Order: sequence, then C-alpha cells, then structure tokens
Amino acid sequence: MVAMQAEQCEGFDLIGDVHGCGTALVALLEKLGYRQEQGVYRHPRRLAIFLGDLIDRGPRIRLTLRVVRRMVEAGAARVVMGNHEAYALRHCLDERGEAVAPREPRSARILHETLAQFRGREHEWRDHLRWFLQMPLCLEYARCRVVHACWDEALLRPFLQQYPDGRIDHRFLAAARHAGTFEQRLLDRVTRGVHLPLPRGRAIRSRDGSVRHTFRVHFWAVDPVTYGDIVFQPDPLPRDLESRRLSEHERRRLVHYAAGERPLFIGHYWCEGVPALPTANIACLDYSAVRCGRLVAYRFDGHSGLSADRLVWLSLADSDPDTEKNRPIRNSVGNF
Ligand SMILES: [Mn+2]
Repeated sequence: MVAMQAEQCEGFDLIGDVHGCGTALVALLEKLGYRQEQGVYRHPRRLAIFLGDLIDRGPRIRLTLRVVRRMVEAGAARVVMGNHEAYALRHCLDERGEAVAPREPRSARILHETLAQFRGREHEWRDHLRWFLQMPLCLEYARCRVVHACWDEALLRPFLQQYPDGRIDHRFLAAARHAGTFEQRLLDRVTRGVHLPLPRGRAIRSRDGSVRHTFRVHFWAVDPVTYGDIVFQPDPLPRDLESRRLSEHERRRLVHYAAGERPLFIGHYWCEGVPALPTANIACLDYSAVRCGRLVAYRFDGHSGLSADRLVWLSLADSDPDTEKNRPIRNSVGNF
C-alpha cells in the first residue's frame, strides 16, 4: 500500500499527547476505524496526525513509539515534535547521533520512565532518538496548522523559510542548547508555549507536589487585561493573582493567534473535563490520558469552523493498564 498524501485523503484524525499510553492508543485507533495491515495501523481514506509527546510517564512507551513510527514511516500518519521529544534530543543525543545518558538529575528524572523501559535496548532507543530529530516542529496545510504547543508566526515564518519541511538538524539542535539563541527560543516556544514568571516571591504548588515559579499562558485571548484572562494550566493561580493586571512588558511577551486564522491543532496544555474547544479555530487535544484523563482525537474534514462534536476520545479509568496508578515506577515531574 502506498503512502497517503495529505492532499488526497478524506480528512485528518489529530491525536493528542499519548505519553506512553500505548494500549489506549491502539484502542483509540481502532475506534477511529484504523486497522492493522502488515504491522501498520491505517485508515483507507484518512491520515492520522500525532501532536507530539509520545514518550515519558506511561507504561507502554515502546509500544507507543512502535505503533506511531510504523504509521509515519508507512505514510499512514504524520507527527510533530513535542517538548518531551525535544527534551530527550537535547539531553540524550550527541552530535554524532549516539545516545548518551542525561547528565543532570532533573533530566534523568523527567526521562526516567522512558529510559527504564528501554534499559537493555539501547540501540532501539538510539534509533528512536534519531527518528525524533526527523519530526517536524509544525505542519502547515492549506486548511489547518499543527504544532505541539504554540503557533508563533513571528518565529516560525523565518524558520520555515530556512527549513521548509519544518525539520531541525544537528546544527540547529546544538544551537538550541544555548539559552537566548533563535534556535532555543523557537524550539521552546513551539513545543512549550509561552510562560510568564510569577511575581517575585510567589510560587504555585502543583497537585503533584512540584513548585512552579512560572505559569503557562495561552495565545488566543483578545486584548487580555489580567493574568486570569490568559492562564492555561490545570493548577489554578492563587485568587489574588487571577485578577492581577498584566504589565505592558508582560503583554508584549504574549503571542496571539487571531480568530481569522486557519484552524490550529495543539496538545501540551493539560485540559480537564469533557473535551471542548477553547475557540472556534483552535482545538487542544491533551486531556492527560496517563492521569486517568482521556486520550482525545479530532476528526477534521477541512471545515474552517471547528466543532466539539468532532472530538472522539477514550476515557482512562484507574483500572486501565495505561494510567499512572499502574505504572511500574512512580515519577512525578511537574512544570515541564
Ligand atoms: Mn507537552
């Protein structure tokens, strides 16, 4: 069977952050009508697009990578890079394309689950790291755009002029290791979005125990005035900070994706509750599958106005094999 061209297929099935929930991923693909043929899940008329963050946290990371990678390599799917893949590249792939152990305790902690599941299979891990480097940072079609966290046109346009297929390389990765370079800012922005620092001396303690000194903000508010207008994370801001007014300096740091732009699909920002759309042209599909949330897909048929009734999901319960409760090793890393 030949690779499906994006222009030829009937529609896209965008799939949110899998984070090693491989069993749920297979069940979701089957629910969407994908069937395995010669080891590859395919749909006869549709293309799957993964929003990144395939690795870390969940118990079936190898299965997740095997399923997604085979689909991508066979032309049955596309994928964009998530911040977890970008992080693994920065900390585990050297310039010769060899896998190295992460040096800092923090990076070892973030990648703990992934590295544990690849223990004794270092070649397989190295091979996947090389594949991560081939993941584009974004996808842009006539009818929609796809990025893991944030579409920042001002950074992406010059990047896409230099890298038309959206793929980075070893030179880019080396530059992205240094704070303040264009490469670091771009990789951080598209895979992690915009963060604002909390006022001096303030912190948020997440439910998983980690302490945050920044908060995640979204990029679709029209003329935001307060922190509460732009915050986008599962842990609420302390009440008094919700109503705190944005300074001019903070407002200048924000990114805006206008209502008239083509539909945009993102993951990354853990959402809760029944899946819904933040705006008529943005769908966020990360509903924390691994935390007893949902693995969510959007069935896109090219309509310019998105609709919540195109969302399809699998709910993961405490008893499901992919949820955090059933992970072999516990590893809570917040603020990432
Ligand atoms: Mn993410």
